[in-house]
Amino acid sequence: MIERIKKAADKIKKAKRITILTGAGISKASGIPTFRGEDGLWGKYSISEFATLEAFHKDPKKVWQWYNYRKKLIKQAEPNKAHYVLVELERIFKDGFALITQNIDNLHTKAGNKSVYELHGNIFEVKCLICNKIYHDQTIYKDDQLPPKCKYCQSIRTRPNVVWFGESLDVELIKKAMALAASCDVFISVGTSGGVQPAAGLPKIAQRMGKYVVEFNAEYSAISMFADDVIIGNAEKTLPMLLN
Ligand code: BV8
Ligand code: ZN
Repeated sequence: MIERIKKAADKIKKAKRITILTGAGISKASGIPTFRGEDGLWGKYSISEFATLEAFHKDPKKVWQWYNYRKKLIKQAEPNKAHYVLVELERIFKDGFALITQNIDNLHTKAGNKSVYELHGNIFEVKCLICNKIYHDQTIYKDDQLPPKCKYCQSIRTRPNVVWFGESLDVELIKKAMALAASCDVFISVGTSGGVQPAAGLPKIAQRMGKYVVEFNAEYSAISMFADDVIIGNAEKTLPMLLN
């Protein structure tokens, strides 16, 4: 594995632009459960009950309670060594750096990354369905305060500003992410099973455009077939070796 990390480090040293895609695996060491695999969220909670617009319309309070529980977990979480490697890479590459995340846990921003494209939204943002305002809200609510009142129009028709299954991602955002995958020199995938589209299509674009693609993941994934090199291990251990 060491030689593969050395090769990846060499490719990064020679690169002018790097694009990174992260998934839940990068935050596992921060105590945030992933979605698939043992003790994954989708093993305990069903997507159709908690992570679709239909589920929300059926029982907004129940969906809000689930996000409020996850918000509590995430608010206590600190970035780990893998997050900080991406902060260092942004310091080195400056505007040649782009970080695309599927995560809604805000940990890349908390670690200090500036250029973060949050494909699936952010658990600390609330969107009001009446006045359409989106705002930051770190509050952990009591059950009887859910759904939270919009801070602008007091409506309780508010939702977490995340992308649910069956909902389209922001078109400009996914177009930008695809362009970043196609225009980089090196594409790095960290901690994603590649199970969710259209995010999981990004490494394929990079590979099709002849970019060097390297994957850091705890196990082989649906991304691995698009990677020139796959580095199996925990990212909080393997990513820091890139900077040695
Ligand atoms: C859409 C936010 C269409 C909410 C999430 C083909 C094309 C387009 C769409 C589809 C398609 N096929 C199917 C679809 C529909 C669907 C989809 O992909 N379904 C899957 C299940 C088959 N896609 C959608 O619905 C998307 N919408 O395309 O709409 C459309 C178009 C126009 C108009 C209308 C509609 C929307 C998808 C977004 C869903 N929202 N999250 C929330 O978080 O509550 S997705 C959710 O999964 C998270 O965002 C998560 O990030 C994402 C992917 O999961 P991963 O991050 O990869 O996490 P996972 O647990 O799976 O894997 C973790 C990995 O880390 C593992 O491999 C593990 O081994 C590794 N690991 C663990 N520890 C470590 C580690 N690695 C390194 N170090 C460690 N320590
Ligand atoms: Zn409002």
